[in-house]
This record gives sequence, C-alpha cells and structure tokens, in this order.
Amino acid sequence: MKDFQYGFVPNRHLWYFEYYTPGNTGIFMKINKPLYSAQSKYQRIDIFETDFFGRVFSLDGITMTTEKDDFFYHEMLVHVPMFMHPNPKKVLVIGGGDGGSVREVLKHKSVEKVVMCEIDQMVVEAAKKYLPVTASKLDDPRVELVYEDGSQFVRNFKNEFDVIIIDSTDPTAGEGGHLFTEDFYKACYDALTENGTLSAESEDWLYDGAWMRLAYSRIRKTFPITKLYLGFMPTYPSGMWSYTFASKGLDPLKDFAPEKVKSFQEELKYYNEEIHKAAFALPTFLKNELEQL
Ligand code: AAT
Repeated sequence: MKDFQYGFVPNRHLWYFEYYTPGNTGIFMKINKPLYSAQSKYQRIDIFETDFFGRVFSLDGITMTTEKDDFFYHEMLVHVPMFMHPNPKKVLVIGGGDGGSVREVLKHKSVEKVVMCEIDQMVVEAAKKYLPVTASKLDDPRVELVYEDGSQFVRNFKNEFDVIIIDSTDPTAGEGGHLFTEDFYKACYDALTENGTLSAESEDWLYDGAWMRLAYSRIRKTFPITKLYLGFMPTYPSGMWSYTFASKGLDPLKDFAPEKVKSFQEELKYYNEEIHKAAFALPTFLKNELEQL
C-alpha cells in the first residue's frame, strides 16, 4: 500500500462518501481499489482499500471498520466490561461480524467460549477473506459462530453468559433496530450470570444523540448499574463515540481493579487503566442531559 499521495487528480479516482444522519455532512475517502461488493439479504456490503485508512469495511454506506482505527472502537467496547467481570468464561458478542470484538475478547485468558451471533453470514465470510487484521481470531476453536438475529437468539438463554457485548449497526441501518429495544435489553439481562456485565455501542452525541439517549435510557430501565462512557473513534461520526456499560451490581469505577489491567500480558493500544476511569468522566452538557432523562 502506498502512502497518502499528494497531487492526484481528484476526478480520476473512485471516492467513498458516508453521509451522516442530517444528510448534509459526512466523511469521504479516496478508494484505491475496491475489493468486495455485494448485496446480502440484509444490506449492501463493501470492502475497499484506501491510502490513508488501510482497508475499509462499510455496510449500506456506513463505515463499520477501518484498519487504521479499528482498535480504538473494539478495545473500548470490549475491555471495559471484560475487566469489570471477576472471571469471564463465557461471552456473547451480538453483531460484530468483522471479528474485531471477538479478537479482543480472546485476549482474556479466562475465556473458554465466545459465541458470536451475527445476522449476516456474508459479512463474516467477506471479513475472513478481506479483513485479516480484524477477523484474525474468528477461526479460533473457542469461537462459535451463529447466524441469526441476535435479539431473538439471546432469548434462548437464562443465566448463561458472563459478559455480553452488543456490537451492533446503527438502529436505522439493516437489522440493527432490533438491538436497541427494551425487550432485547431485558433478554440480555436474563441471559447474563449473577456478576454479569454488558457493553453496547451507543452511537454519538452530535449526529445521533437521539439514539444515544434512547439506548442509554432503555438499558438503564433494565439494569441496576448503567453508565455511559466515551472514547475517540476517528472514522465514526463526530469522532466522539459513546458506549453504555451495564451490570447486575458491579460499578465500573468503585469496583474497578486497575492492577488487573496493569499486569495484563496481551498488547493493548488504546485501553489502559487510566483510560478506563477517564472514559466515564462526561462533559457537563452530557452529564446534565443524561440526568434529565
Ligand atoms: N465491529 C464492527 C462494527 C459494527 S458491525 C455491526 C454488525 O451487526 C454488522 O455486521 C451487522 O450485520 C450486525 N447486525 C445488525 N443487526 C443485527 C441483528 N439484529 N442481529 C445480529 N447482528 C446484527 C458496528 C459499527 C457501528 C457503526 C457506527 N456508525
């Protein structure tokens, strides 16, 4: 892959444009080479190569992963609930077809089994072929792949998973809306074990604030502990991404054990014990907004 090229002629290239929710703003990238495009039963899937972001994976024109910053998102989504659980053995990832969340979950040695329930088998197959960095652990023997609507699948379990990670698309895209309902969050609560922890990607404040507030307030109706946290995510709308942590009792600050993170053997590039604590500090406008919900 060549470095970012200056001096290219803009109109002699393919371009990718993602339109953010209001429809009049967004992000664009020069496509070096399209690698895969298909229409599945659920959504349009594109994977292409860029100079700046490496390989990019998009669903219905919305960026899901780029090789450059996939670790920002996947580390924040996964390690917060994983480090909060005293001994996570069985984990459920809902969505996450590119494999980034599974890769992060498997960095925890206590994990015996990860079930990934992704609705679209074509996403997983394309990721295995064209996104080797992100999908690197999808063939691990501890991984079980299920191709179903996660909002239905989770209803088959009671007291089964130590951690649930909701790595879903935006509620307005494809089948993502099922993963933002109150019923679904209740089913997740029931499927979790006694010390269960959960995280959900909960969109951004700037463009998709309505969905962020909805996800947070619905999760809060179900779980005794619910806290929103933030992370940078350069290629998602606004770059300021929100996640929601929930648990049956463990508090992400009071019960946090930083030494567990300090002595972690696997490589982490974004998440660390300081980021864990800092991520729960919210700007005043956001704190006020959540208090009023
Ligand atoms: N880790 C990559 C980031 C994603 S991908 C979300 C995945 O959720 C997609 O592969 C999609 O097919 C899957 N999905 C959507 N609806 C369901 C469902 N009902 N059940 C199971 N899987 C589902 C998310 C990026 C967030 C984008 C930010 N703008």
